[in-house]
Amino acid sequence: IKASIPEPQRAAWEKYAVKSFEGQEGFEREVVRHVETTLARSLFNCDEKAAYAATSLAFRDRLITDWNKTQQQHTYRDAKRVYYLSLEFLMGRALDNAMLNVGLKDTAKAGLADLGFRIEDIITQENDAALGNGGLGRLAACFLDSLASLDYPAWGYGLRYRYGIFKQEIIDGYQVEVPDYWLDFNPWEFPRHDVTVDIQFYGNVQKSADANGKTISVWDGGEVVQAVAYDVPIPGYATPTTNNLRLWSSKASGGEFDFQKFNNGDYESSVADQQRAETISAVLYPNDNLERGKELRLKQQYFWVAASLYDIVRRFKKSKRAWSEFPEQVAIQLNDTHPTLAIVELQRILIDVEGLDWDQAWAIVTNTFGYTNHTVLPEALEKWPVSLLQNLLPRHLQIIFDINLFFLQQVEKKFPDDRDMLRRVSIVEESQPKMIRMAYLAIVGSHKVNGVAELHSDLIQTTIFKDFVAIYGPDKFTNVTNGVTPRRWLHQANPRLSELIASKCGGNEFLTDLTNLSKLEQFVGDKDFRKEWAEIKYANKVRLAKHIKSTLGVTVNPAALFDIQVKRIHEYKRQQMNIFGVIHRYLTLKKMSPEERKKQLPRVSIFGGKAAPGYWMAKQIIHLINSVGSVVNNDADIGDLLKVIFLEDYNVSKAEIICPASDISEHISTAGTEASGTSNMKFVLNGGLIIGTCDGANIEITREVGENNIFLFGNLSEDVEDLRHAHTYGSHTIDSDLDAVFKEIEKGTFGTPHDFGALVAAVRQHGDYYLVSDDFHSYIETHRLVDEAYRNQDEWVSKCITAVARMGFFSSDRCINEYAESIWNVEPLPIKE
Ligand code: GPQ
Repeated sequence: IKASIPEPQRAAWEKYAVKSFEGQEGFEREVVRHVETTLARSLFNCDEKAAYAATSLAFRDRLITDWNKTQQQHTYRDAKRVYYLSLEFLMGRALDNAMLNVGLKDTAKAGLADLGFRIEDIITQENDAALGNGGLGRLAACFLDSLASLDYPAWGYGLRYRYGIFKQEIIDGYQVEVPDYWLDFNPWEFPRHDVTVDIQFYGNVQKSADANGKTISVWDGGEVVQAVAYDVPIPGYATPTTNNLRLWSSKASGGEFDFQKFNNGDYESSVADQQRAETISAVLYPNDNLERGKELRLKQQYFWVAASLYDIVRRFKKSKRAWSEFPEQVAIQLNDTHPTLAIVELQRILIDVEGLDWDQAWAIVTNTFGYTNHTVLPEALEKWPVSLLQNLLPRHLQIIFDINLFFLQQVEKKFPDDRDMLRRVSIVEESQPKMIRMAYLAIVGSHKVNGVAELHSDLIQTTIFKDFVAIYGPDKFTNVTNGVTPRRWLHQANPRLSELIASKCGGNEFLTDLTNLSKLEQFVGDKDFRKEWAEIKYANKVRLAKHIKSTLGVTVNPAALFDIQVKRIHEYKRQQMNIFGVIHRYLTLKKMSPEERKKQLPRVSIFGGKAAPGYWMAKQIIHLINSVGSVVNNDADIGDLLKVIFLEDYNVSKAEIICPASDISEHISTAGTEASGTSNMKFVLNGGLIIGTCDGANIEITREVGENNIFLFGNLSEDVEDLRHAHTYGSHTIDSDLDAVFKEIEKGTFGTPHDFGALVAAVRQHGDYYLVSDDFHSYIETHRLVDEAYRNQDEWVSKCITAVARMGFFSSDRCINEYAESIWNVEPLPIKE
């Protein structure tokens, strides 16, 4: 690396090389320097925002040093890299994470105190980087943390949205969306105005001949938009490895054409071009588990994929290796089907630009890509109209047709005379209008396809991708159960529990090897330990109670059982069943005599989550929760026995306060619909138990923690189809407790009954697709068991400790190691000092 600096200058560069600050004194000096110079403020008007800015800049400088070293060594040592392509990275805040990962949080705390600030007040100044919707985006963020912490050479590629997921306000019980302009001050990104890629859209394809007379396709005309790279350093925990997240931003490519317009006095149209180009990366689509087929979304996908591939190919070409070595140097993982066009784009680059034959190129492509599926819900499976692709990406559509042709020929050989098979698996759906099935394209263009929990991976192989298992054999399909990073979701979110665990498990090793948690199990019988454990849970509940008081003005009793369901609002996740259950509890309490009531266990039912702006039913659910809350919370008969809370604007930084504060959390999707879930893991890791269905990763959590330490209920996924069929074609009887809930809603107890008519009708009249009625009785019964178990606090705390001790499997480190071994074939590359 040093050899890249010419001999005469090398000594000077080495002499003046930047040294990272050390110790509290060094940190304070850097903070003051940034306040006085970078921020041009005096110490007399340094408010918390400025202190946050200066602290971040001090840590950023530190990260850059490690980041440069990491990137130089990765380039020099020329190892295989992983590229994680994701339209969403739900990163949350960076400062706290950076301080913990470089091991200097205590130093910063002392330094800030010396300068007159409390570290908590500084950390909370930061806007969340909320470039994602929910689990899929957060998974990508946990993966980046693990990749860096495990020293894998890896890059993330995404879009730099100007607006992340909207901020949610609740006004009169309804969700209102407010734009999230998060970039007013973002010290964590580095604009690389020198790293740009021109991206082409529209235009035409011409056949012509190359110098050797070979026919080639030339895609020209149309419009060009420029992609500009913004880099975000991703520090690993307790390692110098600092990987890169590259986010692309769109702008008009200021070619001659624009200048001409400008000079001709056509100023307005030149500005309009500018704005149209910038629109591409302007806003994150706010849908979770739903695809709506908008042209701008397709433009986002191609823009991001084409820029990323250009970058990846450019980097590969610097090594001067043969093309056949590409898959030995490059592994690209597709986070759902959103980046599937990358398969087509790489094939296009190899055949149209680099002049490889089809077969040689296709072997490279398929050995490079892996595809992760995150849902079986039909409404979430991406399909693009052929006409849209024809217009926007004419050359890509031709290549897709060719991929499909060769694929179907292969299928025909294996299944002669099975025309129905060809129709079923064709990448081109022969519908009106014709559609491209992106999941099928992703399967055909990848060497491995994985689901995200065992049940989900089984389901994709036996239902939506069954034919592909018959065609390719079972080895192409695999499972990698999701995980979460214990750094953010235990150490950062729950510092006291983390410290207690460290004191029992021989230090912080559990943060890099989570299976060390198993050492906790020997302390389950230790009374003092249980007491300390319970005190920490109580303190975390107090912290959440304070948040509830300050944001909603409602007082909740931290000694009550905290029952939490926070996640995107979706019918399949069944927040409606939860609120129906709360109403049932309310009615039961109302019927009791005051003496009887005194014997009941107080409960706080806490909800949180965003509804997609266009998802009307989800918005009805939010409205019902809030309406029930305003009745129950003001009912003098009930007092502390039941409170219903809807937390506004659930996001990553709020999850860090919420997850440590649950006694029980709800993961109650209709069996077979939740691919994995990841908050289930976060809640158990923080010493809360779960009430859940046999769905997603709940099943593996049960296997690990033991059936006695989880509350499972409800129908199994193998029975869902028959139950649905019975609703439509047989007689559908509604559970009597649920019926009483509906009657209460219809009486107007929670406001105009008409407002909630659709929620009731979905169960009573419209087939109850999500099986709320079928599962309601066992749901209520299981909640009764939860109450009963909670009364015996000694046993409850023992269950919680046992569960945490057995959660080692659910680290995203384990998950990333599985991807590295079974899909990417990459090795860690620790940075040398
Ligand atoms: N997931 Cl398809 C999302 O968050 N958004 C999506 O659009 C799709 C999936 C989730 C899925 O619902 C969860 O069960 C998973 O745990 C999560 O992806 C990560 O795999």
